[in-house]
Amino acid sequence: MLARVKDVCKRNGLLILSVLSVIVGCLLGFFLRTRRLSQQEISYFQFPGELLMRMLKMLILPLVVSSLMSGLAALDAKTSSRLGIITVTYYLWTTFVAVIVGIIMVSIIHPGGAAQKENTEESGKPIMSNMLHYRTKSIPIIKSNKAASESTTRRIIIYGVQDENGSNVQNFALDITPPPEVIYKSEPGTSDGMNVLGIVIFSATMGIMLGRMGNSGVPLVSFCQCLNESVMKIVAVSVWYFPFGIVFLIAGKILEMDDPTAIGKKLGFYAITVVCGLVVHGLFILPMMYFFITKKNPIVFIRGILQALLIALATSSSSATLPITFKCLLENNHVDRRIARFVLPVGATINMDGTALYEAVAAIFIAQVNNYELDFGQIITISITATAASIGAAGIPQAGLVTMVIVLTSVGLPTDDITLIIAVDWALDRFRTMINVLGDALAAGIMAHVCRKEFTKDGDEVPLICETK
Ligand code: DAS
Repeated sequence: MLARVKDVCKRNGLLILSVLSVIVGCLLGFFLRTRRLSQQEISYFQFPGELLMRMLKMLILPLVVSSLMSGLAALDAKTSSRLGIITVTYYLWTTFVAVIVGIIMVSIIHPGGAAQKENTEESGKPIMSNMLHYRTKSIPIIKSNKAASESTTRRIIIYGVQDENGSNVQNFALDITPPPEVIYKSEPGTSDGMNVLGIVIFSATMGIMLGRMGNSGVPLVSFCQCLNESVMKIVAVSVWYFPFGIVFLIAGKILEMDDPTAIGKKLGFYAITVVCGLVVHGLFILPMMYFFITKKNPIVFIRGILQALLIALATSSSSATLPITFKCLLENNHVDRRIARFVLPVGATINMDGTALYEAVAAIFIAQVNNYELDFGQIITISITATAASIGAAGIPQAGLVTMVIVLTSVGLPTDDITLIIAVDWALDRFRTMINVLGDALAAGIMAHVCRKEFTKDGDEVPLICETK
């Protein structure tokens, strides 16, 4: 019995440690909230978690460039174009299905009813309730954890509740400053605002060209293969830091979140709707698609990528999770590396089922809050724009919050109402990121099965783990 326990711990040590680190991080975060730490103490406490995020982000660029260029260069033109067409088509299909799941869920649960505003016009067209007036203030702050010269502005919405005579009876402020990663994302060209979509397109194009250059392209292909192998070795070493970083990443986030009780009934139903949609899509629809296409057990496959799903939960960034997703697929699920090197970077950039589902739910929730009846044409518009917005969202924390403006604007909903859902977005972002990563990984397994004839003719690749069950 002891030998068996030792064997399980040896084979699953890192996974067990990561699960424990999520639990410890949550407990520690809620415990420290009672200690009322100062902002300085919180930023010191968050450092190990920030270090984990930066370790992962450091690997994104070399990993995406080297895997796409070496992966596509290894394929002949016919195979790479077939793989590309099937992969992108599959991604668009699953993203659209996720949006439909979200629309069905939000229509059944109807969370907006609990948060409905007063004073909407009889016609149901959304107006800002005149019980509140909005003033936004930009308050410059100096970022304590970066060069003091660097500053960013914090966006505060101040709500004033007026009585029937129009005089203010109460004021309260809501901080709607997106997290730094999102700020940088919305300021293209900054060092942190790496435009992964552009890098993916450039690297994929270069990889295809290298594949057609024959021997003259070999030096660069070999360089990319060596770079890819070395990045994966860095990942193999750094993963043992991850459980430690996860504890501080989660606890640090819990320390700085708004008062959970402020979420209350209004957003409770909304959060439940999003989670139900993500569970239906992520734990039923995607695995069923995998099963019907590969005729293999999806649970075995998902078991192999649990470590990546935990990192997605901790970091809420599918790009930062990419190195671990690679490691899980190659080492645990034995997906052909040439497939993984193409499907994963493209998926982490354009395939975000969780985000698409979330944006559709959020848009319809905001319509319900404003007592605004969406017609069929607007529902179709939301389906299309939520799919497009998820493709445009970067794989960084709360990117879906930024691209949601596209969906709301497309059907005339007030974009200011994004502030209604900010209080729970940081938590829901983690779950939708998990589904984003799950969708990419299952897609790699499906593509490896669908293209297995082209990829195992020389027999140099280990068959899919699902082949051996
Ligand atoms: N956090 C994003 C990701 O990394 C998803 C989102 O913001 O919707 O996939």
